[in-house]
Amino acid sequence: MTVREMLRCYFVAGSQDFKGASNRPQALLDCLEQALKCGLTCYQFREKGAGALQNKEEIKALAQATQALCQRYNVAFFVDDDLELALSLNADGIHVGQNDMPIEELIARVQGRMLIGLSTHSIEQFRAANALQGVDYCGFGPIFPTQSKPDAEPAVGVEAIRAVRAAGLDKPMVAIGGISAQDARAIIQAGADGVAVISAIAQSRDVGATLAQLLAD
Ligand code: 3NM
Repeated sequence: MTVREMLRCYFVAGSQDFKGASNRPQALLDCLEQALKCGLTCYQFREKGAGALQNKEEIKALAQATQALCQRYNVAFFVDDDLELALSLNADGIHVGQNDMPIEELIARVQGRMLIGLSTHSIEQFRAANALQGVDYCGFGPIFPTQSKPDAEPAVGVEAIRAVRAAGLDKPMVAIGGISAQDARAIIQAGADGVAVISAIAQSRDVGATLAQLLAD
């Protein structure tokens, strides 16, 4: 599978994204397994923000359980912003934001051992990332306002995806932020390789139907 194919339907989540559940870690595992069964192409373990686990051992155990599910379905497993955890689990990849570990340092440490994803929030940031050979793909967003990340940048809109591609910037791109299942088609048509979501899957009452819509072309 190419990186572009891997990005097609990308679930980002940690236990904090299952606020209504009595057992949030288990709710994450149940939801992830449903999504994997229904054609998910990539998963990122992101235990972050209000309500996230704080204990390192608990975090590692949950990450490991999500990784084991991904392995069972032959789906790429990424870790958000925690190089030590990503290395200790031998993750398929690591994803970092603009304010996490400097990207050049990350590339120097892991290039060739795991895939590297970098969040970008403007055409200028995408252009800079596009020039970095060691970056395998860019996140781009938020496309729409999001409830899942309190410190998110302003929404860029679907047109910004078209503008990135019109500028000749062709790095693999996964769009993120406020994306619902029915938005996926327009986002892919605008030039993104895939869509990354938290709430569209984590809060779905019918994960199978949601995945079908996210994956429709
Ligand atoms: N990163 P939802 S937006 C984790 O813009 C994340 O880089 C973003 O959650 C970015 O699908 C975001 O529920 C939250 O809107 C996405």
